[in-house]
Amino acid sequence: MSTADDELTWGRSTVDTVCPLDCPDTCSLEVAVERGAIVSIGGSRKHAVTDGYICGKVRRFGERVYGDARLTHPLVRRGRRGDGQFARTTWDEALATIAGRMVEIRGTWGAEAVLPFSYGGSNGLLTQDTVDARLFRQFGATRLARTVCAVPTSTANQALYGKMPSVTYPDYRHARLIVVWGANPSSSGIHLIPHIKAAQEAGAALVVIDPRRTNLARRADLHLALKPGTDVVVALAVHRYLFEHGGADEPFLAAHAEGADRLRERCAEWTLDRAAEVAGIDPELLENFAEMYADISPAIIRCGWGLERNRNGGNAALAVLALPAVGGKFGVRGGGYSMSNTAAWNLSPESWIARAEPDTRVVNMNRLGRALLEMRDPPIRMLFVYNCNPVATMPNQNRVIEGLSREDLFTVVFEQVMTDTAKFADVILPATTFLESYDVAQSYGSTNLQLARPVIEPVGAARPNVEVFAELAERLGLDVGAGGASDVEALLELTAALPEEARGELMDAGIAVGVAGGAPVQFVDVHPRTRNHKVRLFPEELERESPEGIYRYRPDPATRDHPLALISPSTGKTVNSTLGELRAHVASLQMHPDDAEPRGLATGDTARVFNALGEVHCPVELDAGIRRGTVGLPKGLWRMSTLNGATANALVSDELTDIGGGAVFNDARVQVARVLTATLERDEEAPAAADHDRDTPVH
Ligand SMILES: Nc1nc2c(c(=O)[nH]1)N[C@H]1C(S)=C(S)[C@@H](COP(=O)(O)OP(=O)(O)OC[C@H]3O[C@@H](n4cnc5c(=O)[nH]c(N)nc54)[C@H](O)[C@@H]3O)O[C@H]1N2
Ligand SMILES: Nc1nc2c(c(=O)[nH]1)N[C@H]1C(S)=C(S)[C@@H](COP(=O)(O)OP(=O)(O)OC[C@H]3O[C@@H](n4cnc5c(=O)[nH]c(N)nc54)[C@H](O)[C@@H]3O)O[C@H]1N2
Ligand code: SF4
Ligand SMILES: [Mo]
Repeated sequence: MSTADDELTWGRSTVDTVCPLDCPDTCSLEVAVERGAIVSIGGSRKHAVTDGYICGKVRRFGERVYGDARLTHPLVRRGRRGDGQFARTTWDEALATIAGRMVEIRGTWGAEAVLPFSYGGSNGLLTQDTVDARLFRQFGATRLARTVCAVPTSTANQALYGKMPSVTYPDYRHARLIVVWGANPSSSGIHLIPHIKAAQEAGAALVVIDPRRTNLARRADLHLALKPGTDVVVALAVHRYLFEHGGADEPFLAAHAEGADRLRERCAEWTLDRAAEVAGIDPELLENFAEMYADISPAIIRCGWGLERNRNGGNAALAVLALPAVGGKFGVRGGGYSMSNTAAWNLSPESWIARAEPDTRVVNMNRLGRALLEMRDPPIRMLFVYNCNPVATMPNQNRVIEGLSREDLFTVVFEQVMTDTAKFADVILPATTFLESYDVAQSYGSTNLQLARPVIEPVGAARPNVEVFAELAERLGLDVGAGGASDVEALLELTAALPEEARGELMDAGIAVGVAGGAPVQFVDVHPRTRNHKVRLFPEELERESPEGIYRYRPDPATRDHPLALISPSTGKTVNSTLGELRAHVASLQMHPDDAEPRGLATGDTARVFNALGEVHCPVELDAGIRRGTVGLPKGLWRMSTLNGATANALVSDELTDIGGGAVFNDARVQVARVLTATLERDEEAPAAADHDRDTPVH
């Protein structure tokens, strides 16, 4: 792999690149490099949305690149599984060992005894579904359903609209009504905030639908602090209101939609009063919202991912995303909806994987623990983890850990840092970061593609995914083509599969902005990509998949023993669990004072948060900004960030969402009790309350 030339490596220079991390903003970056080392990371103006500033997480990314947790050499296990005792080895030996075990396992148990386990990693297009997919497909490994995120929302978006590209940040300024539904851009996509503020300054109304009073909720005209998991009934009540009070755009529905009558039937039972009761909100506020949505245009709904992570998540996404069609909100700038824009370029990894998918069994990644502990014929004998930190991020943490602790499981972890998962590995392989190799970042908040360039040489012996999978494939005698020779080869192969104009812009300017100058107006510049280009308001295939049928509500699973709903939203400290190594301080449980009082809890007290699956010990932080009956723990914590080494996922079951087999991270039910302990070490500069909400952008 080559990086910049000598001058660039040794003088002080600024390199243009992109942040490909799993964040909708996909910032264009300027990275200052001196004597071959990163000096600073900041935002550039190449991508208009970035506007010269980035989040605090990536400004600190150099601390990860050069930090103590960084993996610089291949390692083999020395101590007991999970102890984190390793000895250094060479790439040659590490890959020979892995290839040897794969062949042996295939011989004894069959190739399906190998389970590759990956999610987005740095989220670039090169680091997954390229050479890795070619290798594991040809080997005949068990396949993985990558369901941990966005499957319910994207299934709904696909069914209704064929994933039509959606509204991008700059067009929020044109809205008169903005509905932020189950999203918290103050931490999860900070570049949307200035556009919302500008719209508000120009007179737009803001509605936030979230069990917590987020920063945006504080600025909102209306905040519906609903119970987690009740979005579907709130949205259905608004549909009913639209149909009953002349707010439904009948000519639009007649011309551009099908299934409106079926949706109308299904929402009929959801009067405002009934929905408000189920959602635990004031019926008058719900009525206000329905009136606003009926009356104000252009109206935009920012649909987030917080609402999909519960038993009703797929139906919630369907009901919410159907609103702009029923309300007739399309066809104007600043109207419609925003959901993931990953489909904007219509790229299919299949075109560059170019190897048929075998018909092997499929494991739903949300059930990793079950797969490791219960799967037979054959059992999983090798787990190959890359681009993912399942101990921190997958449901039912205790089962995942139990599975990884199996003596007869051989685990490979290909990682940048010594994660909680890497500690369970038999062999660890060191990976480059996005600052050390080429990649292509595809934005899901905007429509652009950007080129990630190596800014520094790989740290230690770290190597990019494509090279490592290609070398492993060679040892296994599998043909993965030329694309694995280096990240440059892989880049050329991938870009060759891109539409011609994208390839040109990407290679010349480092950015291809995408459809309609990156600001598509729905039903003007872009249209549903369904079979007949109509909105499918009653997708029959989902009606069959969803247990009670679509647009139905599955009731609250709270019990007397576990009455509180636990949610675990993103924070400004980590991206998923990435960068979690830099937040050693103990995280806290966010709890309403009215829930804390009867339990004898005050801020700073240690609590035991528990249910039948596990328990988490951590301090509590009283906060009237979370609704009564709901408690919150940060998403993406590492085990060291609580007092007992368990995180929110120890309390999250591996039950699946109604549609798409998604995870139910925001649907745990728990009890909380006071624990008497010694004083805790707290992070001085980062008060716990700030954990739960806001990032710190620099302008
Ligand atoms: N800083 C940072 N940025 C990130 C990430 C990160 O971890 N950190 N993760 C990235 C990824 S992978 C994703 S998928 C996105 C996610 O980004 P978002 O869509 O913003 O998702 P979350 O932060 O999980 O939750 C958003 C909000 O949903 C609320 N919520 C929880 N349950 C419910 C519910 O049942 N109904 C409703 N209406 N609201 C609910 C939470 O209180 C929270 O405020 O962010 C991306 N950006
Ligand atoms: N409790 C709770 N848990 C959640 C969620 C929640 O809301 N609540 N949200 C879920 C969501 S939205 C998501 S998307 C998942 C994400 O879960 P994960 O996919 O586990 O995401 P990360 O924690 O970011 O882990 C990615 C890992 O890949 C590594 N990596 C990055 N780039 C590369 C590379 O080029 N090569 C290799 N080999 N490794 C690389 C990083 O170092 C990092 O450790 O988490 C889910 N977990
Ligand atoms: S805001 Fe998002 S895209 Fe921008 S630098 Fe931070 S993590 Fe990366
Ligand atoms: Mo995600």
